[in-house]
Amino acid sequence: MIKNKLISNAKKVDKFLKNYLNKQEKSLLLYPMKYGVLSGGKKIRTSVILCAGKLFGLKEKKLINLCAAVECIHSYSLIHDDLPCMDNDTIRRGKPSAHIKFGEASAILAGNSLLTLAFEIIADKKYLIDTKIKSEIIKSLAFFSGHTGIAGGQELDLKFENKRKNFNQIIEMQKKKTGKLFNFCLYVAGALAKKSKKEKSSLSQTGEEIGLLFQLTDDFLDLKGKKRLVGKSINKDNSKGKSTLISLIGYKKTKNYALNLKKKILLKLKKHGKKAKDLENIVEFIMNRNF
Ligand code: GRG
Repeated sequence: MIKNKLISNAKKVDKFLKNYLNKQEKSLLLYPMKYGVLSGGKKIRTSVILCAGKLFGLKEKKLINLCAAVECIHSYSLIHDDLPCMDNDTIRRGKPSAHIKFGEASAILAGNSLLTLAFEIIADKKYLIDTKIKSEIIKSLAFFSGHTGIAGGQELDLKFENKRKNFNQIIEMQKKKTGKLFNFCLYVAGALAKKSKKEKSSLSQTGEEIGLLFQLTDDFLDLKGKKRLVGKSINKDNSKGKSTLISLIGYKKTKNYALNLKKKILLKLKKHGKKAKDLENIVEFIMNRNF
């Protein structure tokens, strides 16, 4: 059931992105950009935003630009993550990585262009939301994407290779690398719903924990997943000497940590009652996913 929902949400954001990209001024980079953002992927961050919107009765029309922007940033991060100077991966979403298909320079530039497109999509004058909220959202998305967010987390991930890092250092790196974009997905619903600073900060925290859970299950899939299902190379963390919770405390203890984290997240969502049902289902999906 949840898989069908994910697929239908992915179709919605893909349709928006296809339309948006087709209306852009023509350029050589449009093709690798489309390849990066439209060629599959679960688009789980889109579903998280749409379900977070349900907590406050927000309409999809008010959320779809944000979903598209987040998917652009996520796809840029994957394109760059696959580069030889980063994680050096040749397969992504079951297809050749962008730099294999288009060359390194085009992949870097297409990634850069997706990052900037994200902000263009939110700033678009046709996206009718309160101007003050729009600038708050743009600022927070920039904060979560740059050196204080996913790019900073990626730097730590690379610097931590083949080093013995402690529990808190690993959690901090994973929360930045993967958690910050999920943080935004919940925070943004609170911002659009004009919630208090305290409520937005609580949403941020829950979002970041969902992101951490997502990263932990990504690490489980690297160890025990099937390449055919995950669509990318597996067993890489160990061979690259990545600092993960699994490398520090082992698979079983990490699984227990993830289970407790999931319980903690679900408990927090409880206060939203029935409105949180879809988001709770996503959290369960994240915990048990095989792709
Ligand atoms: C600034 C040069 C430069 C590079 C930045 C930001 C960055 C590179 C990398 C981000 C780090 C990263 C790739 C984290 C991993 C997050 C993760 C678990 C990705 C897989 O996400 P899924 O499973 O992918 O949602 P699909 O294919 O479903 O979209």
